[in-house]
Amino acid sequence: MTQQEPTGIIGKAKDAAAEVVDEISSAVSGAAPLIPGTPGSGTPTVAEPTEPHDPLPPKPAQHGPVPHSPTGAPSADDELAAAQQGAYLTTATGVPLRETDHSLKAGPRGPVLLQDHHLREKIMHFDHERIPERVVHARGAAAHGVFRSNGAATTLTRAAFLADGATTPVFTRFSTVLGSRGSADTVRDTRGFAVKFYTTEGNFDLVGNNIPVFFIQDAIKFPDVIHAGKPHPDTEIPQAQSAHDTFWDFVSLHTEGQHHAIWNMSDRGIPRSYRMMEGFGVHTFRLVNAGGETTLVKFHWKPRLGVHSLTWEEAQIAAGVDPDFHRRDLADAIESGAHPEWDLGVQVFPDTADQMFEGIDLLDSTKLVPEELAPVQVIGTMTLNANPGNYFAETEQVAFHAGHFVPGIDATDDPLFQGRLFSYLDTQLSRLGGPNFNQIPINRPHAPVNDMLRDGLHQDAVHTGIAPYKPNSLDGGCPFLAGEDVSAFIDVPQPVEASSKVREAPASYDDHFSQARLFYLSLSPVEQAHVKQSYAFELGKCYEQAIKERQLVALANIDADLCQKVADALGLPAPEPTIPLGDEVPSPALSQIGDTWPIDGRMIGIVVPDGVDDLSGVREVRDAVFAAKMVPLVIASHGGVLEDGHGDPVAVQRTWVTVRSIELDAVVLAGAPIAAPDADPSADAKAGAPSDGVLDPRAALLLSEAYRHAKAIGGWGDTVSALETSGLPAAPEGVYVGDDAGDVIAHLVTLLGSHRVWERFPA
Ligand code: HDE
Repeated sequence: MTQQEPTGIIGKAKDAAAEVVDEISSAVSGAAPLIPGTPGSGTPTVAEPTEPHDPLPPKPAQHGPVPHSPTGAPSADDELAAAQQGAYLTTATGVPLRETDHSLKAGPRGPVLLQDHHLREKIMHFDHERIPERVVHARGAAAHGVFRSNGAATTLTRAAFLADGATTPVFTRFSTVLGSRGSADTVRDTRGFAVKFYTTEGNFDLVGNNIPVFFIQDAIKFPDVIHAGKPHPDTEIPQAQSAHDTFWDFVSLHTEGQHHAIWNMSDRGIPRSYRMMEGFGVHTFRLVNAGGETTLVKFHWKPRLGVHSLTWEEAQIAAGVDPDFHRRDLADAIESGAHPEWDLGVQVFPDTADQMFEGIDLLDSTKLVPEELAPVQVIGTMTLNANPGNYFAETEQVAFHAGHFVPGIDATDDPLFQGRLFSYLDTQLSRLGGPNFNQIPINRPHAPVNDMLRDGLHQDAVHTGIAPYKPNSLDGGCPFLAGEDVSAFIDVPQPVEASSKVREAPASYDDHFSQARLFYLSLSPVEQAHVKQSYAFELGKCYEQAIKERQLVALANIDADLCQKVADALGLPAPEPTIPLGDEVPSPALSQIGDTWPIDGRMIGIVVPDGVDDLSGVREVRDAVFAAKMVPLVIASHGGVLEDGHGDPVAVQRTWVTVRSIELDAVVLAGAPIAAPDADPSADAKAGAPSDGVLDPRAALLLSEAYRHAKAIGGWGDTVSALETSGLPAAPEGVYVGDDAGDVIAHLVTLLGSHRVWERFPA
């Protein structure tokens, strides 16, 4: 192609791209739902495409940052204005290129010429593709969405986005804390839950976690606790986990960390999905209403799907089999239309001089307030409805800051929070290369920006005027300070204790164990058993006896039975507590089982044996799964499609080589699959011993794992023999075999509502 041709061809290409979009949109909105996970918005051809056309658009479930100028003006640009343009490959300055596979050389065998500006530019840019990953929360996944306020907070705060009926775009990033960017999703860790609200009064960032308390009471210890949790500095082992000596050394010496640690050791440390996590602002915030009255609050995100976790074995298998388990779950759920939702709520406390509530210090971030004492009042709902169009531009470059407040929300004196107010600005300087990170598209406010900040690396704004100082007369006095008529940010004139400068904590920070005990006593027996197993695993991975012994003393201060069981597992004597154990009143709200929840986006494996001559039951189950807003994955001995000559071909999503139980929430069998030709350890190691031909050993593995992990199992036809051969007990709990596919799926839907078949865990 020559440079003279583009106009006509690009015109044609635009039509072609539009056709692709139309095709996909109708596929998504039409009758046949899609299995999520399609890599791009077009269907590739086997032959390399050669007809030039414009870049394909994003997938229907994706969008990028809503276009705004660097100074917050709504942009007339379409979202794709920031994406690639035109049909032809160009340099970074838009010069079309004919070649990109060969360096410019003196003859075909070289040498390469210094003159090759395209080579130099291409390699230079590639060499700089990475930016420093976040020092904590490096591994994350994000989504766009909307927050709808129900107005319940209008008496508490004048924040415009919490006015009745206000809707606000949001970008939410979930993360693990300890692991590097490439680490596995399902490690035992705290999860970040950070929400950027693009409000009409500027950005508000609620940068929280999935655990309501924190490890430390004062920000000055943050480098220490993170150094202890990160891999050992000599070997950089272990990655993304707390099961090692330095971590337990720290929390057994800084016992204020025990409360957070026991949450990590509970099922909360291994969520089933980001969609099924609670979120907490952790600190106490101060709200200010239109009349200037203040209230103290703690923020809570309540997932509509309930709080649900993996089992430890599932989490470990997933870390190897699918390290992207959580980010895939989030992206797939959104792509398949199961948009996750959370209610935002507040616990409300009077803003008293002592900032205490029922004896709990509201400025101590290692303490929670039981919901039974201060119920969570719902003030709005967040729906995540679109995936990012580009991971780096959005999820990696989003910059949260605990100090991004809007009028009506202010900080408290919590020393942990006060340190965060410094940290989040500092970190962006090294991560995003300068002070203008708020001008990166995903960070741009959706409100006018009229600051006097100037210049700096990566300045995208083209400021006008000559007097970026106040007061001035040369720019006509602009910008002006906001008067009474404009809702400006007002720092609450909170009185401070007149005292001396000290490096010490108040006496109310001394209690390190009562709430760890409260949490443990609030759990169901199954959840308590998991906590014991987690400590046994984590401390069992420590090398030093002294650290295990020291941590056992901390456990003795939480609960005698917990301490005894962990001590038994470690082969150590259980120590006596060093403090009297309190009579804590359990808080049922802290347990995550015992209710039923919606099942949107859950994954259902449908096993289809070779030679099934009537696939109508399979089609019925698949359609019922789609109709229940879940995702069916058909599992067979080979890829491609299954046909019975009666209806539409059934596409296969997994084979015995690619499937593993951990990606499924329930398994349905259309009979007992006999061993496939590759059911041999030389072809697929997880086949175990060579098969006797009766049941494919990978099916037996699938069923035994699904059973062990308390998942719903169902089937028809010859399913009973498959269950027997897999070693499942007779009349097992949560297993339903019927004659009719419809009946089977109805039973499974009911079982899935409780998340797991809890009866299978010995109490
Ligand atoms: Fe953070 N934290 N943090 N943190 N934090 C960061 O900021 C820090 C704390 C939290 O998805 C960093 O941009 C200090 C509590 C989340 O991008 C850094 C202290 C809570 C995220 C930082 C804390 C959090 C971060 C690293 C002790 C829950 C990820 C990269 C005072 C309420 C946000 C970055 C995202 C990220 C510092 C404590 C949550 C280094 C000094 C408590 C969810 O600035």
